[in-house]
Amino acid sequence: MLNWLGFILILISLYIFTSPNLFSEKRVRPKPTPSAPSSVSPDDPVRACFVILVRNNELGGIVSTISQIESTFNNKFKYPYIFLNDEEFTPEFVDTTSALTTSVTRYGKLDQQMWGYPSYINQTRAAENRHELAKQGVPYADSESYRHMCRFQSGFFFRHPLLDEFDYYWRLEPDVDYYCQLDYDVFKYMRNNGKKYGFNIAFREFMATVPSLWGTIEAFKRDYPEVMEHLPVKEDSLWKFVTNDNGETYNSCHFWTNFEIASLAVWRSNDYLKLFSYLDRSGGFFYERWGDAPVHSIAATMLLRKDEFHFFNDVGYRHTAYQHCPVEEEFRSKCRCDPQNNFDYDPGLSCYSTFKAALN
Ligand SMILES: Nc1nc2c(ncn2[C@@H]2O[C@H](COP(=O)(O)OP(=O)(O)O)[C@@H](O)[C@H]2O)c(=O)[nH]1
Ligand SMILES: [Mg+2]
Repeated sequence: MLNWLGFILILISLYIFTSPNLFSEKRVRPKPTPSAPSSVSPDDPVRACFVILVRNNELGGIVSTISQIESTFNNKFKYPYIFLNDEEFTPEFVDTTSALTTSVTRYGKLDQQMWGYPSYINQTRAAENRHELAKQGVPYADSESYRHMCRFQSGFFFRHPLLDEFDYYWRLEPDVDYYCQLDYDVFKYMRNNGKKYGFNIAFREFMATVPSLWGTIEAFKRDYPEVMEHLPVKEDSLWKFVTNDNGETYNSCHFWTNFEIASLAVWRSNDYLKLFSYLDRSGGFFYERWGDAPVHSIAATMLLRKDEFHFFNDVGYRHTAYQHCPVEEEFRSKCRCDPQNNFDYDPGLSCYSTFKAALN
């Protein structure tokens, strides 16, 4: 009898000591999981890749880019290349690009959801607006495919199944130049230093392409207070990179996304997915011509702390007529660009100074 009583007492005390909520009305909120688990050591491999949206007819341009990426960086680090296209890649494209590297190369096609009109878009209105914008002489004003591209880069590339196994990416484009030898692993640098978004050129947007973007983001903030309440406060964010008047208007500054080294988790977060789907629903990718660059940049300033951005000064880079070439003496032996030709301080078009000021 005594033995039974003892056994029951032991059971009761076990229940009391292992049930944290027994005596408290409120459930204790679980602690957030830290973004970089402490079990990761600096030398552990990073799950990272190059991601390249490209057309079959840009083969020559992407051969040039990959050759430079291989010789300046990837022949040492062997990160895989993920090629994406709204059409099937031709055998010639696949054979030529895979022969440029000993790294893994994979090729994917986009589906209708990632590259196509959502059902709620009025395509007649979209076409009319394209013609109106074209009258203003804005680049790609009348291009339908450019709008699909910007929407894809804003909301879908990070959800493509070929990217599922990766945590970081470096976006590449055809016909760009990479000028400098990089002798360290940029992805390990990002992870080990808590960096989430790396850029190289900061530019001003044609405001005619994004007239309602800022207002739509403001509306999102009003409609989603539960998202806003856990984002970094203004003082910790890079807020001043995108507004000069305390949030009244967008100042047109954005990071060029044709070069991006970033964490995929930023875009896969529930916060960003809610924001993207809100923007997408408003129709601005089609009725206006919202670029993925202002969308990424404004979103990143909302979602990240300023210390999570990284300016890749050591990556000498050219896209179209604009280039970043590091000016410091130490880079002369590493880079084959002319530091006199450096876009950072172009008074009319560069937002690099705005970035520097926003950091303080
Ligand atoms: N597959 C595919 N890729 C595209 C299309 N339009 C643009 N791209 C790719 O998207 C990226 C950005 O396009 P680009 O024409 O360079 O635009 P820009 O950099 O804003 O002038 C490049 O990597 C292009 O190869 C398209 O219709 N199909
Ligand atoms: Mg381009």
